[in-house]
Amino acid sequence: MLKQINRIGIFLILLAFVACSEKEPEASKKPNILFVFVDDHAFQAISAYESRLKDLAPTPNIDRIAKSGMRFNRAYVTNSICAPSRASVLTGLHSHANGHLTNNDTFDGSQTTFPKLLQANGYNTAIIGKWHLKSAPTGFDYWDILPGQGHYYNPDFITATDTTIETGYVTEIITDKTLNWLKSQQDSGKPFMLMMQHKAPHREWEKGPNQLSLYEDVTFPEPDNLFDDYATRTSAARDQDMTIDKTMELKYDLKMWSKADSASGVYQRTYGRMNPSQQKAWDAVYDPLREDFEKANLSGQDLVRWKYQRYMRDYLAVIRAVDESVGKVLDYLKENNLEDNTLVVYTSDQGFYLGEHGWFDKRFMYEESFRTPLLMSWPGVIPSGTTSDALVSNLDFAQTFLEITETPDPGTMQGLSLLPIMKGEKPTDWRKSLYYAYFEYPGAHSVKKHEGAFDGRFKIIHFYDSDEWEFYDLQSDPKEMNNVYSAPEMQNQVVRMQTELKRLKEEYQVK
Ligand code: SGN
Ligand code: CA
Repeated sequence: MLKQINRIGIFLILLAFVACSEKEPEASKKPNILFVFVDDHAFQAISAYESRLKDLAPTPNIDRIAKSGMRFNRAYVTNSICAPSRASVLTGLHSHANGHLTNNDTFDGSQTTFPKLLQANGYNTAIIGKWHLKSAPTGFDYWDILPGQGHYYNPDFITATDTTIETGYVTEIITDKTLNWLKSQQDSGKPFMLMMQHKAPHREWEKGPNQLSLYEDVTFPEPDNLFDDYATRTSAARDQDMTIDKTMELKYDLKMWSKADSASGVYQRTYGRMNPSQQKAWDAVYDPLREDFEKANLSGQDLVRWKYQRYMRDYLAVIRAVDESVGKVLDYLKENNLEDNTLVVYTSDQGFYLGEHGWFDKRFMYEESFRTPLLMSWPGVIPSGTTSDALVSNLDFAQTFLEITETPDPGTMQGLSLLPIMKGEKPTDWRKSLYYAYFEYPGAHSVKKHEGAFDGRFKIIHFYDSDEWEFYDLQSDPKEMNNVYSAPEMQNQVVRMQTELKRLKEEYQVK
C-alpha cells in the first residue's frame, strides 16, 4: 500500500514536471530583443536610406532589417554624444534627469534601467562590445565590454571576472562573442535581451583586415556644403574644432603615419597595436597611398578634397565589416528559428557628419548628428518594408522594451513606447516635438552648449552661454544653411518654437 502511494506520488511529481515543461514554450513566447548599437554610424552611410553614398557603398545586411521591417526616417537623440546617448537608452531619461551630461561623467548604475527591469522579469540579459559608461554594467547577466573607447586591432575586453587581449579585429571579435553568447542561450528556456554594441565606425576608422583594399578605386560624391562658410550662423558653427580642413589629422585620422612616428601616442594606439602580420597587410595598402600623397603635395581645397575621399574610403570600409557582422547574426537567428520571435533593432548612438558643413564628428543639433539611423524588424508585428515619419527618440527604447516584454512599468521614464508606430499605426496624440540638449563644452571639438526644439519642420537652437539663437525651416532649407532667426517673415514661427521649447523643458522638468 505504502509502495503504491509512493508510486502515485512519484507519478504526480512527474506529471507536474511534464506539465511545467509543456508550459515552457509558452513562457519563451515572450519576444527576444537583439539591440545592435553602433558608434557614429551616419544614416547617410546606410543604403536603406536615401543618400549620395548608397549606390557606391551599399549595406545589404543592415538593409535586410529595413526590408523585413521598418525604417524610421525621423529618429533623433537626446544629446548627440556617445556616453550620454547610451545613458538615455538604458534609463529612458533625458541627460539632465539621468545625470549623464557628457562623456566625462560616470554612469550611476544604481538607477532604474530597462535591462534591470527585464532581468527581474525573467529575461537573460547581456551586453557585448562598447559600453563607455565608466562604472561596471548593472542589470546584465553577462557582460564582455571594451574598456573606454576600445581599440580596433587586438582589443582589450573586460568581463565581471577577467581582462583579456583578443587577437583580431574588433568588429569580428564582437560578432563571434555575440554568436557564442546566443549559442549559450539555446537551452536556457528564457527569453533574451542582448545588446551587441560595436566600436565601429568610430574615429579613427581603421579598416579591418578583410576590407583593406575596399573602396580604394571609388571616388565618393562630395556633399554640396563641404566648403560651408557658416555665413548666416552664430559663432558656435564658426568656432567649432571639427572640420576636415583644420581638425582632421593626416597622420592619425588618415593614417599617413610612417615608422618615424612610432613614438607618438596615436601611432601607439593604432598601428602600434597590430602584430607583424597585420602590419604587413596594412602596409601593403597604405605605403603606396602615402607615397602618392607625398608626391602630390596638395594644399587648400585640393587637400580638403583628398582628405574627404580618404575619410570616406576608411569610414565606409569600416562599416562594411559591421554590415557583415549584422549578416552573420541575422543568419544565426534565421537558422535557429529565432527570427519570428526576436525584435531586431539597428541604431547608432548618434549621427555623424560625412563632410556636410565641412565637418566630421557630431554634437550639434543639426540633422546629420541629431538624427540617427533606426531600423527594426519583428515579423508578425512590424509589417515588412514599411517606413515611419513619426518623431521618435533614443529615449523611447526603454519604454518600448518594457511594453513588448510585459515588464511592469515603474512609470518614471520620459520616452514613449514605439509599439503602435512599429505596428504601422499613426496615433493622433503622438509627440509633436523633440527636446535636445548638449553640454560638453569646453571639450573635444569645441561645440558650445546648446538646447533646442524640433517639430519635424522647424528647428530652434539656443546657444545659451552667449545667448545666440538659430532657426531653420527644414522644408525650404533641409541642409540648414540659412539661419532665419531674425527674418521678419519667420517671427511668428520663431516665437511659437520658443514657446514650445519652454513647454518641453517644463514637461521634462529641466531646471
Ligand atoms: C574621442 C575622439 C573624438 C570624439 C570623442 C567622442 N577623439 O575623444 O573625435 O568626438 O572621442 O566620441 S580621438 O582622438 O580619441 O579619436 S564618442 O562617440 O565616444 O562620443
Ligand atoms: Ca558615438
